[in-house]
Amino acid sequence: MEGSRELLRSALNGDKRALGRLLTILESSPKKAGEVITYTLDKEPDAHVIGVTGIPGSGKSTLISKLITQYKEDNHKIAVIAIDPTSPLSRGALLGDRIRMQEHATDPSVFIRSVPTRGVKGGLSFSGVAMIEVFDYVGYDKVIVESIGVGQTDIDIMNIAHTILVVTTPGLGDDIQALKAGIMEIGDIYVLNKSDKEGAEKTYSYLEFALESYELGVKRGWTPKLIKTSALFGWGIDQLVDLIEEHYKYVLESGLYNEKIGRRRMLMLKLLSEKIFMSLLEEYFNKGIDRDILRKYDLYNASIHLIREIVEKLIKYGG
Ligand SMILES: Nc1nc2c(ncn2[C@@H]2O[C@H](COP(=O)(O)OP(=O)(O)OP(=O)(O)O)[C@@H](O)[C@H]2O)c(=O)[nH]1
Ligand SMILES: [Mg+2]
Repeated sequence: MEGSRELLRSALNGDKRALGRLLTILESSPKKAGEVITYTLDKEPDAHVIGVTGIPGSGKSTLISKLITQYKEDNHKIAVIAIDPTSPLSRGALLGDRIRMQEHATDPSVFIRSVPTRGVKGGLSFSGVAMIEVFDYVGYDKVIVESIGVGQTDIDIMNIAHTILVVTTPGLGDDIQALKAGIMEIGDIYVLNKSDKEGAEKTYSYLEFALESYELGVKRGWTPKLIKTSALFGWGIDQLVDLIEEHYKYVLESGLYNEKIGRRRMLMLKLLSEKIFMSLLEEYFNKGIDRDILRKYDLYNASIHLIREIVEKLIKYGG
């Protein structure tokens, strides 16, 4: 079997199968994943990570497909990570994502991958974050992450994506809910998609008002923008790309770019150490050690005891 360094080299030369295998390594083996990432850390990151979030069915995948078309024309290499919330309800949606972006799947400059969150509460799992690192290393300069807008997932994306798109649709009710869910605070660009539908003007005014009156998400030097699109009819896509690029310019000039890279790497370290820790913990539980120590200690001290044992084991045998 090829080592991770060879796989990285092949992927750098445009070998999509090698890239696919690297991503599988990130998902399946913490130890090998650590090795892959160590190699990638040699290179200064230079990819633009774009987070696309918003209520289910708002047209995120359709919109991303249009963005891909546009970015391809401008000679970018685009990678898409679609986060699967692992609920039975979303299975259809995942299939939908594949179909909607399928037209680009065989393009040499486009790579699309779905990532199950697999029980990681809400947020991006380790493999998702590590994939961004690998895509960046092998030369994908636009990395788009699609996630449904719920809780923790958005917080993780906000911490590592350079530009965040929040996608909404006409219909006042939904938008009030989006506001409540905190989604309205994280966007750099708010996209009112499906503006071909009835009620678009009303929702646009409402969103405009909400953004102005609450000064939602105003960050140093950037005022969140609002744009109407129809991914279905291709309306507003050029303007959206312009806005994304305007924001990216701001990210680079303000020093936010490097801050986000720092956070991305911190998050990777945190998620991988959690993963390793949890697998050792499970090993202990499978041996029935939980019953043994709970007989000896109270719950708090039993936990301390368990942590100490795991740390000692890690020190003794290494990773
Ligand atoms: N009328 C209209 N329909 C759209 C538009 N964009 C997407 N749709 C439709 O909305 C449905 C959902 O689109 P998706 O792109 O799968 O939405 P999504 O946000 O990725 O959905 P999830 O991944 O399930 O959260 C599909 O039937 C699309 O054809 C639009 O601009 N106008
Ligand atoms: Mg989708």
